[in-house]
Formats: sequence, C-alpha cells, structure tokens
Amino acid sequence: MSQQVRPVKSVLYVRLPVWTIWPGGVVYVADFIHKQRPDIGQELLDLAVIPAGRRKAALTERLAALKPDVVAFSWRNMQTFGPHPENDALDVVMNFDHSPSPWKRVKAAWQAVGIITDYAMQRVRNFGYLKLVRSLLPQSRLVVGGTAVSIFGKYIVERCPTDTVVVVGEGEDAMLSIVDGFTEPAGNYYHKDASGHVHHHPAEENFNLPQLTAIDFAYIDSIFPAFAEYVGPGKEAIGVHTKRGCPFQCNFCLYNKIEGAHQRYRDPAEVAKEVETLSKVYGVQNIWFTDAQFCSTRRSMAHVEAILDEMLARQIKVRWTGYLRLNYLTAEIAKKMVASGLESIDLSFTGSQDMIDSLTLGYALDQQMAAFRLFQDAGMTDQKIKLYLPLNAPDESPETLFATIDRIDELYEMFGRDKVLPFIFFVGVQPNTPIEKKLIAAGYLPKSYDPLTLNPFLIKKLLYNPQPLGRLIGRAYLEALEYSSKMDDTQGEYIGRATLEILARELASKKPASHQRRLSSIPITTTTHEQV
Ligand code: B12
Ligand code: SF4
Repeated sequence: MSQQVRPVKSVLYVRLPVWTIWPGGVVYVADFIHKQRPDIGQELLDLAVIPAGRRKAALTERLAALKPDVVAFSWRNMQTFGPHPENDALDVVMNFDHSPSPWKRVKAAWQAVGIITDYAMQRVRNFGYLKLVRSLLPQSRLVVGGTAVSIFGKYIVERCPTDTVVVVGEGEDAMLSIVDGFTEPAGNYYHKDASGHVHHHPAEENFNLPQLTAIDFAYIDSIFPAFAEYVGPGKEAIGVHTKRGCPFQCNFCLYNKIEGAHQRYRDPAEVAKEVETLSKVYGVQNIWFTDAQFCSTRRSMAHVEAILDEMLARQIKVRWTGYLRLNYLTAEIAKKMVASGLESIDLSFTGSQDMIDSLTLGYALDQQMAAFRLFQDAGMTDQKIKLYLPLNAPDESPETLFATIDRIDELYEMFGRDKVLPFIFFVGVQPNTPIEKKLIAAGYLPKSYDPLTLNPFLIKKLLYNPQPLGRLIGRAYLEALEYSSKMDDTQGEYIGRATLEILARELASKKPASHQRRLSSIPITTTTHEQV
C-alpha cells in the first residue's frame, strides 16, 4: 500500500451536491480533526448551495487558492428514489404501472427517462469532481466518505481516481489517521493505491463516541462560508447526533449496518450544549436528532431522558424530532418530550402484529398503541404523528391492511384526524438487507442484480409494491392524488389519509361479507377510478 508520510497542513472538505440539507456528517469530522490537530488548516466547500453551472468553477478556484494536501469529499445520497409521496419517482411509478389512462402511462414513461438520466448524471458529475482534483493537484490525497459511501463503498472505489481513500461508515478515526500521514491507518476503508489496486481495511474498533464533544460552531463558521445559509429562524432543521448504532434487525433496514449493531452514546450534556448554542447563539429553531433511532432500547431511553433533562434545565427553546421507537416509553419521558419541544412523532407503523413479526420489527403492537396514549396524556397540542407505512411488504394481505387502517382510525380519534399523517411508503429494497435476500430467494430479484442499476424496470422493482395488492394501492393513491395534498392539509386533504380511505372502500367492496361494516363509516369521495 502506498503511504503518505508527508505531514498534512491543509484539508479542503467538499460536500457533493444534494438537496440542500445541513452537512452534519462532514461538520462532525472537521470539528473533531480541529480539536485533535488544531494546526491543520481546514475549509468546507458546500456544492449543494452553489448553482449547478458554477460548481466546477467554484471547486477549481478553491483548489487553486488553497492547494490543499488532502481533498475530502462527503457524499450523502446516491440512491435517491424515495418510495413516498414527497418524491416524484413514486408518482411516476404509480402512473406507469397503474394509471387507467394510456396518456398518463406514456407521460410517466417519459418522466422516468428524465429522472433516471438525472440520477445517472449526478453520479457521473460527482466522479468528475474527484477526477478534476486528481488532474489539478496530482500530489494531493483524495478521500471520500458519507452515507452513500457507507452503503456503496466498493462500487465507488472502483470508479475513483488513483490514491483515493474511500471511508466506509464513521469518518473521525480514518480522517485523523489520514491527516497524521496515513502511516497507521484506522477505520473501515478501501484504498485505491497509485497503481490502481484496491485494498480493504476493516475497522478494528468503533470510534469512541464520548470523544464527540459539542461542536465548536464558531470554528465551523470560520471554515464554512455557507454556514449562515443553514442557521437562523425559519430554516430547515439542523441535524444533531446523540448516538450511533442499532441492535434491531428490521428486515428492510440497513441503518444497523451503516452504524453497527452496538449502540454507543454521546455525553448528554455535550448534546444539550450543542443544541443550546444552535438555539441561543444562532437562532436555530428546529433540530432533527439524526440517530438511526432517537430512542429504541431501554438503555437508549435512559440516555434520551438524560438529554431531555439537560435541555429542560438549560431552558432551550427548540422544536425537535427524530425517528422514534416507542417500546420503552414511560409517562415521565413522554411528558419531558412534549415539554422540551417535540415537534412530531416520526415512526414506522403497521397496525398488524402479523406484519410486525413478518418484518421482524421486534415489538408488540399493543405496547406501541399504549405508548401513543402516553403521548396523549402528556398533553400534546399541535404535534403531528407521522406514520411511515411499509405498505404491501411481503405477507401483506387485505386483512393486515384493514388492521392497519383500523389502528390509524384509532389514532385519528386519539389525536384528531388532522394531526395524523400516514405516509404512503413502500419498502425500498436495499443491499445486504434480509428482505433483499428473501426477494432474491423468491426469484423476485435476479441473484446478481446491481443495486445501482439504471435499468428502469429493475429500479421499479426496488420500490416493492407487487400484485395483487399493488394495483389496488396504486389506483387508490392515483385517485387520491387528484384531489389531495402531498405535504399536509393545505390544498385538500392529506394524500396519505385520502389514499387509505379509498383503499378501505375498495377492499371492503371486494370482501363484502367480512368487511361491509367499514363501508358505512367511509366518507364518499369526490372522484372515482373512471375519472382518474
Ligand atoms: C436522519 C436521516 C435523514 C433525515 C435528515 C434530517 C436532517 N435535518 O439532517 C431526513 C428524514 C430529512 C432524511 C431525508 C433523506 N434521506 Co436520509 N437518512 C438519515 C439517516 C438516518 C442519518 C443521516 C445522518 O445525518 N447521520 C448522522 C451523521 C453525523 O452521520 P453521517 O452523515 O453518516 O456522517 C458520518 C459518516 O458518513 C462519515 N462522513 C460523512 N461525510 C464524510 C466526509 C469524509 C471526508 C469522511 C472521511 C467521512 C465522512 O463520517 C461522519 C461522522 O462519523 C441516514 C441513515 C443512517 N443511519 O446513516 C439516512 C440516509 C442518509 N438517507 C438517505 C436518503 C436516500 C435520503 C433521501 C434522499 C430520502 C428521499 N428519497 O427522500 C432524503 C434526502 C434528504 C436530503 N436533503 O438530502 C440514504 C442515503 C444513501 C442512499 N441510499 O443513497 C440513507 C443512508 C438511508 C438509506 N435508506 O439508505 N434523511
Ligand atoms: S428500522 Fe429502526 S429499529 Fe429497525 S433496524 Fe432500522 S434503525 Fe433499527
């Protein structure tokens, strides 16, 4: 392996283009490096806030001005098709597969070509930025990290220029070893050496997370020219990390692989200090706790409670959210969550214990419903309940769908219909997950399929919504799309609620004997399938 022994004096971090979102991962890395090696000069160039046509020039200009020893890229998203209404890809797939209108199907095919071209070009452009650095600064060390890399590292390293280190998973230890000259490599990474050979170095141990003290935002502000664009009133949520790892094995999820199965925690006081500075110094109003799960195990509940206690003691005025599992919620923690600024309850939801077991989610539905009642008792006011529904996952049946709709009806009663947002979500098949293995074994996916394929028919299969329920759900969604609102209730009823309502009507009409009772309770909607 070629090793760089010359000391590193400067690092240019480049956040690759993405829908604008706080670049949390690379900020934690840069802050950590500064605290360990304060003499190293660092700068963060955020290509997300620069118009597409000016990105190459901006990078060229910073390379020329800084001549950095290390250019470290952060790549967040690669497979961006989201199986939910806020992502255009879902409408396109639904129209292509299920619209009764031939014109809409043709239009969808055309739109799909546009989306896939865009998707392919994003990748080509990102590798282009790496190649640009290699050609302008042949002696520099290239590094690539970020969540996209954590999933697709092996694919990425094959396409990188020579002498590139591709860091899989958390970046702190690996980056420290790189700025120290890479003589004692650390972290999980692939290295493409000067002759183009790829070596894999698995991590010997996880990063010691308590070392991640509250971010020094004054320093970040000094190295990150776009900092001010992210902070301040009315801006999108800033991501704050409280722990890493998830011990659960939900069969569609790879967060436990990205972060590891073992949960490690930051010091609650440091987390609260970070939120406090964001709020009191920079006017940040919204926080997203970016853990795989903000609360999940009994131990993580205790950690969450300690963070909330710190936030309450410091009288921090923010609204916060994150992915929540409610198994170990207590009345006391529910109250503290509400008191400390809980904005919404975001969680995967299915109302059928059979589906919970089939997806290996590892909890009891009754326990989850009881936890909702704890929130109700805790005095929730305007908080939303956002339910990410893995609809039509393997083993879904009309009965399990009805069960889910029934439980959601209960939540409407508990919190008010307008507060509950059922997200029409499907399982997105991800590499190395149990569900992927199951679908390969069942012949649904070819054995050697490429998860980054550009084949539209395969991409479509990765948004898992098979027949026979697929058509029913697809048509219900398309009907709802005609008169509902995608984000909330601002322009007609929220699409998730409307879709479930139509779905219940259709399921009931197909199962008259056992489900007729539902028909009387379902409001008449304004459109029919024929009108779509
Ligand atoms: C929280 C989260 C969200 C929140 C973010 C809230 C917020 N304000 O930040 C929300 C719900 C909004 C969201 C949305 C989306 N997300 Co998301 N999200 C996550 C999640 C759970 C955590 C990401 C995070 O911030 N982690 C905390 C930070 C500290 O860690 P990090 O960024 O990974 O950084 C570490 C390392 O990656 C590395 N690193 C990062 N940069 C660099 C640079 C260098 C040089 C080095 C050495 C290391 C390094 O070191 C860092 C510290 O150790 C991940 C899954 C996961 N468990 O990682 C998915 C994930 C990142 N999301 C993903 C996707 C696809 C999306 C969406 C595109 C989904 C969609 N279609 O709508 C959108 C895009 C949003 C956007 N604008 O880009 C994918 C991305 C990979 C892929 N499949 O392409 C992931 C991995 C989930 C998945 N299912 O695959 N997301
Ligand atoms: S869905 Fe949540 S609880 Fe389940 S494995 Fe993924 S991160 Fe863990």
